[in-house]
Amino acid sequence: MKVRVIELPLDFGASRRGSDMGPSAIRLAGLKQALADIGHESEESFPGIPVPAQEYLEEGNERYKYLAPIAEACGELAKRVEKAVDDGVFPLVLGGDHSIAIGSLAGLGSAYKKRSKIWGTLWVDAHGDFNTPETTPSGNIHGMSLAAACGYGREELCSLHGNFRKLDPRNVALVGVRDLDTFEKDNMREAGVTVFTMTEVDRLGIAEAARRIISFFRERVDILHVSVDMDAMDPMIAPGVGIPLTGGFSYREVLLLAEELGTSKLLGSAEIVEVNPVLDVRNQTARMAVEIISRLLGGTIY
Ligand code: DIR
Ligand code: MN
Ligand code: MN
Ligand code: MN
Repeated sequence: MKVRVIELPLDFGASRRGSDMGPSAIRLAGLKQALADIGHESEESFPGIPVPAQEYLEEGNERYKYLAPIAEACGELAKRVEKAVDDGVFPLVLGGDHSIAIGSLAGLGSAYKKRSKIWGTLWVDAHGDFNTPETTPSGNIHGMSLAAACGYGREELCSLHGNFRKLDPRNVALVGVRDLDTFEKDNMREAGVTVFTMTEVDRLGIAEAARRIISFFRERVDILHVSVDMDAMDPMIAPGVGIPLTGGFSYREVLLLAEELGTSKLLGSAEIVEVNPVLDVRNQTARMAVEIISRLLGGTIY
């Protein structure tokens, strides 16, 4: 299978700067070779998507900071993700902060709508990213991206790349979750997304949680997208993220989940975000990202 790597080095959807260097760090950690090792040719989406430097931008409204430049970059990402599906290659999106998912999900929503395919998303994250401008405690759009794809939030984001709801929240599951804002929870309940909290993972064990996640999607969708926020991992194994939060996935847990997804034959696309080299230790988090990508794309130990 051919993998097309689509990078969006944008970091102003979050408050901690530096995730714009994520794609470069992931390449340096050996992404191309890791894909080749498991039999996948890869290509880059060239030229890169232009992103202005945050220092030269206006923050704009404090309830949805940098909305206009985020929408613009995400619009271009949506086109490229849709084109990758049209070209029959596997879209692998590298962020950037998690606001870029608005573009990925819009592109996938459009691509699958015209094929009448039912698709879902697994959101691997410590957070819900289900705030709206009304509920956000920060004004940071990376905390609103999943909501926007499901049709909740600013028009500019919900209607990006086509005026329709990109993703049906009933076909969304989140895993790794351990920090939700009070009103964000109400949004999630209203939308009807399915949540596997970290507590649930503790109760079930990761093997059973992964089985349940995969059957959830098998029963509902033709094709699955996975969006991985590196802060789902424990800071012990992924310190280079904007908001390190204790109690995340261990090294073995995240690789088991990724491997089960990779061998499920459900995955049609993937996205890795929030690798922040400024906060990282010797590129450890980017190397972790490469290991996860390799498993998601079918890599196994033996
Ligand atoms: C918080 C932090 N829920 C917010 N969110 C995220 O600002 O909306 N951190 N997504 O990665
Ligand atoms: Mn996130
Ligand atoms: Mn985030
Ligand atoms: Mn997060």
